[in-house]
Amino acid sequence: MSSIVLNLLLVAVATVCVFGQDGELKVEVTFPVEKCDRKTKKHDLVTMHYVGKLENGSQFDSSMERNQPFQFQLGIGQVIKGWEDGLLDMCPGEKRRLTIPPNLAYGDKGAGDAIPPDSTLIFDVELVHTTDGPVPPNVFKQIDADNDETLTQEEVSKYLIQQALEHGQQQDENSEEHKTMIQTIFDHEDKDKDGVISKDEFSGPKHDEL
Ligand SMILES: [Ca+2]
Ligand SMILES: [Ca+2]
Repeated sequence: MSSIVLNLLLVAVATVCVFGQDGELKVEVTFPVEKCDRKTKKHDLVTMHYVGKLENGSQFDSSMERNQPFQFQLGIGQVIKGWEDGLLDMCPGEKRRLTIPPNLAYGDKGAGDAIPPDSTLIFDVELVHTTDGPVPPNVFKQIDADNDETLTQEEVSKYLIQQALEHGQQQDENSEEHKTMIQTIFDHEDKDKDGVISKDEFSGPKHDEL
């Protein structure tokens, strides 16, 4: 499968998980920094220190112990939803405690041996640095060849074949694998089942906020 398909599927699955339960993120500011030139926003490259614990107090991860802060881009699905939402509008030097219910973390699957299913996670985080990140591509626009703001199966199919080619792979549009892929995407994304994916339905990058 090409990476974009995987991304589409992962986004769709993540969305399902988020709405599966209804725990709420709790954000406590433990060391406030009232004034700064720049607060974190979507698509920023942020550098954080963090210590992650389970509710019973057992620590599963710590950037402090590695003595290596963690850098990632906000707002593009690189981290759990509790981090995406809980690290916005933050000044460098500010510290927060995030209490993240399982539906905004690793859900009923957990993660590895360290995080059991249905775990609430408690992160003590400190923002070390934040800076502009690259703007992700508008994937919706790339797929919507005729610019009518909806995606047909044919448009998605052509896009996937094009993506595969760019990665040096041949993708046969008549193969069962290809048809299954399209079907899976439409099962997830065409929420009102009218046969096309609207911009609202599309879960990938579409830049509504820009
Ligand atoms: Ca179209
Ligand atoms: Ca639709």
